[in-house]
Amino acid sequence: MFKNEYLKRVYEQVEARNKGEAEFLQAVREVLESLEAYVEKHPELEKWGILERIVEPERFIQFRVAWMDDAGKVQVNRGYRVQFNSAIGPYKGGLRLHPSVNASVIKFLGFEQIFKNSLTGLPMGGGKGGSDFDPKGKSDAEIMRFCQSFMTELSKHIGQFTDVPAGDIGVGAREIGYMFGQYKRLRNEVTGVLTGKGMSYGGSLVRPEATGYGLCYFTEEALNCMKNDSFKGKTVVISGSGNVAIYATQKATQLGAKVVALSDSTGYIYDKNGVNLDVVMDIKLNRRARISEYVKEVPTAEYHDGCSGIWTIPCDIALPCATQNEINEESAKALVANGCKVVCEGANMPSTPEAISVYLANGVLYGPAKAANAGGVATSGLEMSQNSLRLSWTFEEVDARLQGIMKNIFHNAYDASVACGAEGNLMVGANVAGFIKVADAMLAEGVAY
Ligand code: NDP
Ligand code: 2IT
Repeated sequence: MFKNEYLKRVYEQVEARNKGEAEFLQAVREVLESLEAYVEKHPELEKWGILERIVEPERFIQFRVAWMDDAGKVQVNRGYRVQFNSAIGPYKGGLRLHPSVNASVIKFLGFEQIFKNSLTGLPMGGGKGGSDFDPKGKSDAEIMRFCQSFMTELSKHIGQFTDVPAGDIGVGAREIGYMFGQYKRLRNEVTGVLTGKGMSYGGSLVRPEATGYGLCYFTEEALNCMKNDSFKGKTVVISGSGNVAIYATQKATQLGAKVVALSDSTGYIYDKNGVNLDVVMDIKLNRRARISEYVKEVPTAEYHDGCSGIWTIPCDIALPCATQNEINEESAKALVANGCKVVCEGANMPSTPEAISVYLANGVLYGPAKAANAGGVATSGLEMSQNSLRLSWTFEEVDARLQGIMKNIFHNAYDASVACGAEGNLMVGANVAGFIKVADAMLAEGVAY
């Protein structure tokens, strides 16, 4: 419930304008609720209509993506790009290929991206895109034809100084490569229009690892500063087994933790000895197979069907790295009951509002997605910098910058939580700290009449 009348009015307008878009409304509500204390002290926000403007995308593009499958049949998918806010830099954000993609999902992701990108300290606005195309079971040639068709339309709306997409669920180096190739053919120019590129054509070292590594750097710093603790000796449960989950597993293990579970959309594995990441990488990155294959190679491990059971495994730290709303109230209660003290989010909006309430009521150290998973887009920002400089930094240099950025994000979120009278509530802190920079830029840039 909103106490502030301005916030209440803005939220009601968003509800009326975006009927039935549950994910988008969830993301907006959380940010607006976090802003209560700040908005009370800043009447200029209402005078200049900052909130009314920040909840409305600058541009929302929807387009047809027609492509031919291997059987010669024409398939039609729906493509999207939301260019949500460019106050502090060109639109920046990933592309998601998953059958669940719709306008609400794209808008929630684009809205979150505004504040996440602001938190990185780099000059990037918020955007997101994707399609309801399902990459599962498609041949490499089908993926290529889809990506080329998708880019044929998307290329009309993006550019290195306008909007720079990257990967997200279902989009990794392979898809970025096909899209980059098509953009170059269409425009006859070689620019850093996409990030997450391969190393041989303008990619950055550490970008593949960046979201998972960054999540662990953020978590380690939070543990250090808020609990005088660290990953060392901890039992960790990580959901998903894609880009973010794999590199979170790698870094958490390097930092001395034992990761005992991973999942995909079919089920989860529990390996009490600590998961063997080489086996997981072979299954997921080389074979693009199901996580259930793991138990064939590591017979001492268990496989269970279904996703939510993973949250009943006892752990000290949970890192959800699969998808939105994967932890509901019941799962959050199970985590707490089994001793989990830390939940930091690699996925975007993986916890329902009810789950977040459970964390906060039980003193769980909660690292919200837009702070904890910002390492991916931050390193994309570093890829853009290297492309502009026409240079490539070493692994050590990019990794050091990423660590610095993640530590800064934690401290900015923590300090903002204190300033708002909500010490240690990193959700409030991240929302406020991310918002202030964007709002200040919007105030400075004026309203077009
Ligand atoms: P990938 O496509 O590499 O992996 C996604 C993983 O999540 C897979 O294991 C997938 O299982 C699982 N998953 C996807 N959808 C669902 C679902 N509906 N239910 C259960 N499991 C699901 O994507 P990423 O690792 O890149 O992305 C994971 C999360 O991290 C997303 O929320 C994304 O937005 C977020 N993120 C990603 C960043 C990046 O740089 N890549 C940056 C910041 C956040 P399956 O294979 O069975 O579909
Ligand atoms: O959600 C995200 O931050 C991403 N998928 C990464 C976006 C990017 O531009 O690197």
